[in-house]
Amino acid sequence: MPELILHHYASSPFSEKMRLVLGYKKLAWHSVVVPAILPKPDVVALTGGYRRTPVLQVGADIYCDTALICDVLEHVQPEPALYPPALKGVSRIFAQWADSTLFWAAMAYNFQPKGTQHVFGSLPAAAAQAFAEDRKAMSTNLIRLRPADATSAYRSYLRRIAHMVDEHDYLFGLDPCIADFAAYHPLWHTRTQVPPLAGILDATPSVGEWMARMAAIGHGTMEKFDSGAALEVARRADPLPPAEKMLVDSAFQDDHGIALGTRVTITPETFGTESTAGVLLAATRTHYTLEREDPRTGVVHVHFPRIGYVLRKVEGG
Ligand SMILES: N[C@@H](CCC(=O)N[C@@H](CS)C(=O)NCC(=O)O)C(=O)O
Repeated sequence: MPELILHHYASSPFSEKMRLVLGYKKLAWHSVVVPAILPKPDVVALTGGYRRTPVLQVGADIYCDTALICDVLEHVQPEPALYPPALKGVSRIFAQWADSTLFWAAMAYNFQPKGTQHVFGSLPAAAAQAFAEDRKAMSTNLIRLRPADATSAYRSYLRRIAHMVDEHDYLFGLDPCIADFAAYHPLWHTRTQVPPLAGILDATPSVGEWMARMAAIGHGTMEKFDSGAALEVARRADPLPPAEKMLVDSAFQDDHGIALGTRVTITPETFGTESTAGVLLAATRTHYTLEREDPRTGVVHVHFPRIGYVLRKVEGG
């Protein structure tokens, strides 16, 4: 089994999604706790610019975005499946909705003034201000719902989820699939990080019962790890050769007219649009791989999903 290093922090919803998937697959992993706001020098040494959380490191291979990390973990440990064959299409589409529309409605609800007061009330004013400024700067291309509109949308989404878990223990049947992990983490954030606002969950008791089943999955076997040691792991390792990459596909799919070997950047479409630059090594139907070099890590391969990311050629590169 490869050594899995998750770079994450406790209060991050997308990190909780990954911690639970690691638990569902009964995996052992190393935990590197990263800062919630910039600067993140050790994260950026690995990713080359990407600053969102979490990131999965396997030696000198760095996997960005939970959609791609879930694919990697499915490959590493196929059972129990995140994408059962009969639900392959619908579960991914549902998960994408949950990771975007549901997530942002929940966040706009959670970070209304009462939630912000709870999260930051006990911190020095400067820390709260630094967080607010960091998130404002990250919010490129993002339309934030106003709290009242977010509340209406969130209530509706919770009722819809309730209709699903009224029928069976998990969203699409007797077992969890990727849809459950994606829908759970924004609600987990409401319940655990902003308890004064968690009353919104009371109107749908079956959602609360489903959340308890999800929480019971646990986080697998976690061992604390140091970010400096993680950089050293990357520096000592060579990126895996193409045939051993923990990704399902390798065939080149050229949608941009950009040849492999070209110097490119990859940029998230919204929220945290710091780019990673490197040489395009793979552009498959599902993901991109860039090769880059950093004095602290040596040569690393950084992987991104296609969906949600912008690929550009570096002019003159
Ligand atoms: N699509 C990304 C979204 C990740 C994301 O937005 N993560 C939040 C934390 S839950 C984040 O990066 N916040 C800012 C930060 O941690 O720097 C994924 O699935 O990994």
